Order: sequence, then structure tokens, then C-alpha cells
Amino acid sequence: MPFDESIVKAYGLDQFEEFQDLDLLRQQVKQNFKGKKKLIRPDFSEKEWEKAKLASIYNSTEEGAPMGRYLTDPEENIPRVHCDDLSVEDFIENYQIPNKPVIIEGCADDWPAMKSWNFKQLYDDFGEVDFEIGEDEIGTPVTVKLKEYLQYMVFNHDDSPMYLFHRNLHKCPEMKRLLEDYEVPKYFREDYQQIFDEKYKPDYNWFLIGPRRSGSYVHYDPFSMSAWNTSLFGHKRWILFEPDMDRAVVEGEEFKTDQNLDNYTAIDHVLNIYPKLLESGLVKKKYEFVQKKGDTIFLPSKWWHVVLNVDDTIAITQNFTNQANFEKVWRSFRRTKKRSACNWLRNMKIYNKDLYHQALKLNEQDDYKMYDYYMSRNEPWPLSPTSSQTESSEDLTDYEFDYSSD
Ligand SMILES: O=C(O)CCC(=O)C(=O)O
Ligand SMILES: [Fe+2]
Repeated sequence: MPFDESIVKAYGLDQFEEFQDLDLLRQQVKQNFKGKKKLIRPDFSEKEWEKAKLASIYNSTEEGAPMGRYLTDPEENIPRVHCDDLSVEDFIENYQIPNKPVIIEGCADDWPAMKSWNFKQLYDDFGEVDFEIGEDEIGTPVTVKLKEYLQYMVFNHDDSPMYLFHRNLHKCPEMKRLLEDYEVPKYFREDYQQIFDEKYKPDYNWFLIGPRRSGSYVHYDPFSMSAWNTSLFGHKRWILFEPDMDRAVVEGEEFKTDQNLDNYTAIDHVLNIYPKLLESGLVKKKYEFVQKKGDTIFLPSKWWHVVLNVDDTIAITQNFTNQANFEKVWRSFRRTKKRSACNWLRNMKIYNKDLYHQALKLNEQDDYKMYDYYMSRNEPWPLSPTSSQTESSEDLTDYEFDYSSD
């Protein structure tokens, strides 16, 4: 049986009308996505999407597919604990404060999402709803109906397929009910980001559908925020790097052969760059693991990560700010999101006095003036995000990823 036909059956998509004639659907999907691909990677011809022919080798799908077929088994060298054996206090002491990653099992056991986030049901319930699958050159979201995206997931042969990454479920009326299918695990409920006025709140939740071979390229999360990520379907292979490592090193810049350094993807990194990094001795300590359905990853502030979807996956991830990362987040955020930061500070004063005083103290230490200080004096803002004229204690090594100034 052809590969795509077998996964159509495995996922129960064969019950839908359009999956009756797979040859026809395969052609339609190719046509449908031409324009989207051009928007997302304008410099790529259609052929270039499949250039390395990775789909012919790496096409594992079934949940529980042996990793060896896909990639070598990573060493699991991150602690793995069950939520029944990890109190919030122990989490704070052992992971949150030391800023160390951990895999927590069992947080999602009672979530409706464990049952209802599968391709057949999502196709049925949200097929007509538009989800984000990328951005064009000027940052405008590129969207597609979920049913079309799931068809693409089944049939595509792209080396690094487009990744459905939909932010801010709470802002879309049709998607709000997805929020009822999960809850923030007990470890991550202290979250200062929730006190923004809605208009200024930075993106904080993302619903992800990642076809096999798709992934998130090396980065750490915006504004030094921490994150949690739970898989509801399929496996993700994670590689982490410690926060003090340089971007050029973790990206393996010296091993890149393509002139265009931006052409690299998660799968390129995992297959071609990471092994060279290990050989070179540039990585002192390895952090690798596979996240399975139901596993929640705690990804602390500023930890670099590459994430490769080993099979077709569904996940939810949220960013958050709490006592452990607040200093880093505040220093990074106030500079890039200068208007939103004023709103945050105002709301701290109302809802969290201690935090407000903490932020003021940091400003004072750094001799930092907020944006509205300059506005009220009709003076220009001196601190563009790339400006070098920032306070000495200000962290200027922030890796710009997926965020723009306001
Ligand atoms: O692809 C993934 O699951 C990781 C997502 C991620 O790293 C992010 O949203 O910042
Ligand atoms: Fe991330």
C-alpha cells in the first residue's frame, strides 16, 4: 500500500469524501500550496522544497515508530519525572530556580485533548477554520484551512514541511474551545504576563501541528521567557544547548556550506550540523531526548533548542514569566516592546505591587527610563532594539526570533 494511503487509513481520514480519490487529492494539494509556499519562502523554487529527498528516507509516521528508522536514538540525558512524584515546591527548587530543563510525565493525563486532538477529529471539528502556517516577507501571517493543511501533511514530500503554528487561540472565537481541552500544568501557573491589557499582551500560546520532518530551528524563546510544551500526538526530538553558548556556535555556522545561512532548517541541523558540533567538541554537555505523547517539557529561560517532529505531531506550548526569569525578561522586554512595557508596568502597580517595585528597582539600577518618560517630554526614544547605546548591565545578546518592536 502506498505510504500516504496507509496513513490516511491509520488516521481515520478515509472516512471523508475527499479522501476517496487519493490521486486527485494529491494533485489538488500540490496546486493549493504552490502560492503559500511562494509566500513563505519566496527564494525557493518548487523543486527546492524537495531537493534533499528526505521524504524518501524519513517518512516514519505511526505513533511509536522506532526512532532508529528515522534518526539515531538520542541519549536521554534530561531528568524525566512523573507529576505525581514532583510537587510544585520541588519543581521550583530543583528546576525553576536553577533554570534547568525537565521532562514531566502525566500532566496531561486528564486533559480532553489527550483524546480529542487527533487528525480525524480536528479535521471534523475545525476543518473550515483558518490557521497560521507561516509568515510572508513582511511578517503578515499566511493561513490555510485546517482540512487543507492536514491534506498537505499527508501528501507532502518536502524536506522540511511547513509547520502549523497558530498563536493566541484566545483571540479566535472558533478556536477558543481548544483552550478548554487543556490546562496550564500546576508548575507554570505563576505567570506575570497575564496582567497585561489584552492589546499589549505578548503572544503566549501556540497550537502546533508539525508534519514528520518539520521542526523549529535553533533559537531561544523571545524576551528570555520560559516555556512549557506538551505533545498530544506523536514524537518530537529535542536538542538543547546551555544558555551561555553563542548563537554562531549552536547554529554551527562554521559547518554551514550553503551560502544563504538562513536556508537551514531543524532537520538540516539535526542530521548534518549537530553531529559535526559533537565531533568538534564545541558542545560540552549533551542535552537530547524524545518527547512522547503526554510528555510536558519545561524549557527554562534562554536555553537554546532545536525541535524536530519525528512523526506527525500535535502539541500545545505556552511562554511565561515568573519570579525566576523576571529580571531577564523585564530587561529584554522593556527595550524591544517599549509601549507594551509601559502597560505592563502600569498593571504591575495595580495588580502586583511587589513586582512593580522590582521592575522600578531594575530600572533604577540600570538608569533606565521608560518610553512614556520620553513621550511626556517630547523627546525621541534613544534605544532602538539594535542600538548599542544601552546601559552597561543591559543584556544585548538577545537573539531576535519571531518578535518585532512596538
Ligand atoms: O516545535 C516545537 O514543538 C517547539 C516550539 C518552540 O520552540 C517555540 O514555540 O518556541
Ligand atoms: Fe521555542
